[in-house]
Amino acid sequence: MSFATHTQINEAALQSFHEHLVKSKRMLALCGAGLSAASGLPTFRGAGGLWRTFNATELATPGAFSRDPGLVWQFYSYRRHMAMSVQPNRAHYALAEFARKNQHFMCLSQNVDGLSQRANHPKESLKLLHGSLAEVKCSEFFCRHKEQNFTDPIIPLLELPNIFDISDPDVEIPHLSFKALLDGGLRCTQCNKGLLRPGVVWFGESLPSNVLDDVDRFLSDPEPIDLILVIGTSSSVYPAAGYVDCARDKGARVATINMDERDIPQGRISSMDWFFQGDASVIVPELLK
Ligand code: BV8
Ligand code: ZN
Repeated sequence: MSFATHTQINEAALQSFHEHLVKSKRMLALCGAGLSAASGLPTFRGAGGLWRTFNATELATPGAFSRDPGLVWQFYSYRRHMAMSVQPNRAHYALAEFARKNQHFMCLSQNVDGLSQRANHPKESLKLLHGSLAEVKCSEFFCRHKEQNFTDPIIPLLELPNIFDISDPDVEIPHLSFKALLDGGLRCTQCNKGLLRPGVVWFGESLPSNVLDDVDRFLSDPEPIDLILVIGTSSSVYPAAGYVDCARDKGARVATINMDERDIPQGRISSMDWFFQGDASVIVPELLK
């Protein structure tokens, strides 16, 4: 496996990567929070992955929402605000440009921040495995209502003075009841009953079936897959992380771009792989140019 650090991308690794890239036809990318780090968004598990005293994975569950929808909505209001306050970086634009030039390229994003969409990544190439912060949907099982919502905060009740002050773990977190949220503007307008929730996939929830079908169709094409780029992800969440080995099984060589050399996708590492260490916003544009 060839290594490269972000201060200087190893010329030999870059050259062997570009020699393969130019011959590649069917390609995948699996993107994680590290892709958006340079835009200023905290990663899911990094230091910024905490919100006050909570670990993001504790709040990103249906159980947390049914126990305390007000707390979960404050967490997501903070993340919606952060995502809407930053800009896509050079890696988002490079992937979008690459998708426009390569018809058989599919970008699997675990990110819910909307930055790839704002970089005009072609819709047909971008698969949102975990949904989007900009989407809200009804939490009533029988009601399938969902909508795009970019209002920040989504309702006045979430206009809280220190909701973004995540540095002070002792800051008081107001209790917002289910009824207060409903009456405060989060009642589903379709069924007039359900409480709107963030349109993201929580732990324990299945990924969107239409997205899974699109990815499975790409993977089950008899043609081999030539390359998968694994960009800024700890490869710790499934089934998303499992797509790396699926691609390998279809003949793909793996190029990992990560700040941390410990976060190379587990599974069968091959000498034919590349590892480019450093900031995705620096490395990805170099790789795809
Ligand atoms: C499901 C939305 C089943 C919410 C997220 C095996 C198979 C199937 C399931 C499981 C399984 N094993 C375990 C499970 C359960 C679970 C799971 O994977 N748990 C983990 C914790 C072990 N999976 C699920 O629950 C999934 N559902 O399988 O359902 C099912 C089937 C049928 C019916 C019912 C149920 C659902 C998982 C989706 C969870 N939702 N997000 C929200 O965001 O609030 S996942 C969340 O983690 C984010 O989307 C995030 O993108 C994702 C992955 O994290 P990363 O993106 O990798 O971020 P992280 O911080 O971890 O890493 C950042 C990386 O970037 C690091 O490596 C860092 O070094 C690097 N980096 C930092 N800066 C830079 C950089 N790299 C480059 N440049 C930089 N500048
Ligand atoms: Zn509804």
